[in-house]
Amino acid sequence: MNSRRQFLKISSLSAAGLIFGGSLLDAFASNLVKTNPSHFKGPFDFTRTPTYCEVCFWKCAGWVYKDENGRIKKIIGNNDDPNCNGRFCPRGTGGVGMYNDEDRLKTPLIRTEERGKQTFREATWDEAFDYIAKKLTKVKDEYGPESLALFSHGSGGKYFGKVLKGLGSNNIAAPSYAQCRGPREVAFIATYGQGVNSPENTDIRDTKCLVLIGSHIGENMHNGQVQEMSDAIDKGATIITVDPRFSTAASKSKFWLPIKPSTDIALLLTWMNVIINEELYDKDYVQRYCYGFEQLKQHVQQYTPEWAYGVTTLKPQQIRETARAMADAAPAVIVHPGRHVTWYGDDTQRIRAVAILNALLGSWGRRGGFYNPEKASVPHYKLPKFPKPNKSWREALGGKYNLADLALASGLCDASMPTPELGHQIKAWIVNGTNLINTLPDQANTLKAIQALDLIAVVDTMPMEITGYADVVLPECTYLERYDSLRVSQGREPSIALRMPAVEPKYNTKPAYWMARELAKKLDLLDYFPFENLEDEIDWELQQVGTSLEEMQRIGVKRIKREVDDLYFAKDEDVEFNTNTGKIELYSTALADEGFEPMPVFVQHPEPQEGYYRLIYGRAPMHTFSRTANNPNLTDLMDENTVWVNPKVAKEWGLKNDQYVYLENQDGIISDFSIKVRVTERIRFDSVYMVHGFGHADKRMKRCFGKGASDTQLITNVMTDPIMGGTGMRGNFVTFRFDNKKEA
Ligand SMILES: Nc1nc2c(c(=O)[nH]1)N[C@H]1C(S)=C(S)[C@@H](COP(=O)(O)OP(=O)(O)OC[C@H]3O[C@@H](n4cnc5c(=O)[nH]c(N)nc54)[C@H](O)[C@@H]3O)O[C@H]1N2
Ligand SMILES: Nc1nc2c(c(=O)[nH]1)N[C@H]1C(S)=C(S)[C@@H](COP(=O)(O)OP(=O)(O)OC[C@H]3O[C@@H](n4cnc5c(=O)[nH]c(N)nc54)[C@H](O)[C@@H]3O)O[C@H]1N2
Ligand code: SF4
Ligand SMILES: [Mo]
Repeated sequence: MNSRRQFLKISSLSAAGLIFGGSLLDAFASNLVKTNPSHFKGPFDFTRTPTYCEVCFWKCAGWVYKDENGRIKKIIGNNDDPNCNGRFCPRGTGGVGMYNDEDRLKTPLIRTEERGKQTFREATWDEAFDYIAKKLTKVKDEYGPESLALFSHGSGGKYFGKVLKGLGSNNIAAPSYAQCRGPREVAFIATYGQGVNSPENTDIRDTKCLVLIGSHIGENMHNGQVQEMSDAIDKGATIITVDPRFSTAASKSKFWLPIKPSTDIALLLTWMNVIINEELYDKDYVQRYCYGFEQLKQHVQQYTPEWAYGVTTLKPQQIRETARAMADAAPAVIVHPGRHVTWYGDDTQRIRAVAILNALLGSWGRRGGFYNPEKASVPHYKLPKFPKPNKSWREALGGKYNLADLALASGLCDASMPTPELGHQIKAWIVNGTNLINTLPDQANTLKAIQALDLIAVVDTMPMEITGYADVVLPECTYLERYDSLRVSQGREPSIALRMPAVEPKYNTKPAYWMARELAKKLDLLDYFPFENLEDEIDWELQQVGTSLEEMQRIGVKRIKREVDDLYFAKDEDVEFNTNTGKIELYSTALADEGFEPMPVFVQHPEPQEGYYRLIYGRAPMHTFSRTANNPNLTDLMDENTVWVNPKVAKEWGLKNDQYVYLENQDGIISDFSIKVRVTERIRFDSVYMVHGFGHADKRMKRCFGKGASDTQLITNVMTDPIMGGTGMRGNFVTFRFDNKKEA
């Protein structure tokens, strides 16, 4: 049996290629131990301030410790926080590198055009806001408020969102929807009438069987889930991992199913076939709660294990055996809904299949399956009503994707191209905390949209690629130097966490709240910012729920007791689901109404041509997308990505370990930078794999410039989900090149 420590350690070491320096290993190892801050003894007189981490969106709450000279010494988890249970992941601990990074943005910048050469000049904050306010007003007057858009990922989005809504636009999108978990939310809403949200309501802690379909927990370091998975492994849970790559999770699994990529729907339908035909499903549960069982039963008859073998390359016996293992554990079984699920364009349908399988096993609402999450609610100060937008973000989608419940970043980007059929075009972007150049697929498309804009203002901490295209760059201070709105998390026990500055902002940087409010002043929107300082607003909110800023500064996290014990369905409880039928919809009436398949159907996707390999990508435990790429603490742990190549393929191409190659995709796009080869049995022969977030092209980031290759650059074929507009990114194929010269 593997202990938690081993699990965490192995997950990190394997992806790093075993190249840790001693001191870094120490820093990392300290995370593996549950630290009790109140007993912490150090050489200095430490003082601590509460924060919640901004290195990824799990938002763990922690403590920032400083030495007697006021320098940040370390960041550790808050024991009372349900998202992290007192432990930070390596990235969270390394968060201090964001603050220390000498390549940070240091002062506002305004684009100047000098003799045809585009450059930036340093500007005062006032000049920068003036520039943006004038342009926003001009665009709004000329084209209407619906021509303004905000792209945001992270805390500052709330504040700039108020500016945008105050101007009369609700074109506000985050890449965490159409490029990440949108299809999952739509699929679960269609099935259960509610999404799985973040943190997910998966009861991994008590599960007896966890099925991971391309969800690589362990490299995907969402803290609480990793810890719960290790606990479940310690308690003997069966792990089934479906992944064309032998992931860290696969190495902890009883069953590894090295599926042929893009065929997951076939496997899911076949599992349903076995579970229904062998009568392994939860009959009482299905009868009581589900709608459309007979249709489903009939529908899956065609998907036999023998049929699936030809499609997925998985042996019929293995498909049967794993279906039985799930049923044995039911209802304490989780077929994990995944998170980054925008793969092949039929993603809502794939996740629908996941949702349906869970229903057959009776896991939703059951211990060890999916619990009923509770969200704390903190009242907000009442603001004047925002003007009603003349046209909403939906109209920017041209009548498509009715089932999307949030705006699509890719949709707003497309609507920034001249689009006569839409009747309006987005002309001005505010971009906060999202490196759209590397985040949206099809870079040429993103650049085309940007070139057509009248204004692009970018708020960031680093000189990321997106800032290079900005008219105005606003340098935000890091999360360690600012207040942000309270983190209000859902969970078994909901919780509230405070982030406050541990240190003064370095250089001429400012918090987003301050920026948005200064901009609001110039746009006559100050009514939407009644509090001069964010901490006053936070204090007001906390007072409403019986605490205060002062108390939260001392405790950092407050757990809220559940009012009723409804974590799981009670025995024989009647439950009304928020769907058209009030039942869990195995047959989706909402999808049928919109003209889509009411039950998932397997459709074959294109395959790589001779000499090409499917490009698949994922996470490394010590990095978060681009945002950590230049972080000195984390580049020490991993400073470039590698391309995983199966030995058979390596032999055909004469590739050796550590050799650098360029990659060229099906559309003739060659990677700007070369990438190191890692020859390994851990990847199928029909695919290659790399970690997302590398291959940076902005020279101002000295540590990460030109290190590794960018998967985004090679993702030119986008398979869009017709149901909700998610951008499937795994239909791209690459071949090897030994130089990056364009052929004449
Ligand atoms: N090719 C490819 N594309 C992908 C993915 C993939 O795996 N491959 N993953 C997709 C997924 S799952 C997601 S969720 C999205 C993520 O998309 P993004 O959130 O856009 O990802 P990052 O690259 O981390 O960009 C974050 C930006 O925020 C900046 N930043 C960091 N901290 C702060 C801060 O405190 N304030 C401000 N103002 N800025 C800050 C960083 O410098 C960086 O420019 O990408 C999606 N796109
Ligand atoms: N360390 C770290 N952790 C993170 C993040 C990070 O940047 N760094 N980002 C966070 C965010 S925002 C998200 S959305 C999640 C994303 O994390 P997840 O939702 O877990 O996963 P993905 O990145 O989509 O998936 C990558 C896995 O899918 C496999 N795969 C590729 N193609 C197929 C296929 O056709 N079928 C199957 N079954 N598997 C396939 C890959 O081999 C890889 O193991 O991670 C979160 N956690
Ligand atoms: S999982 Fe790691 S990076 Fe993400 S919020 Fe928690 S400590 Fe930070
Ligand atoms: Mo994501």
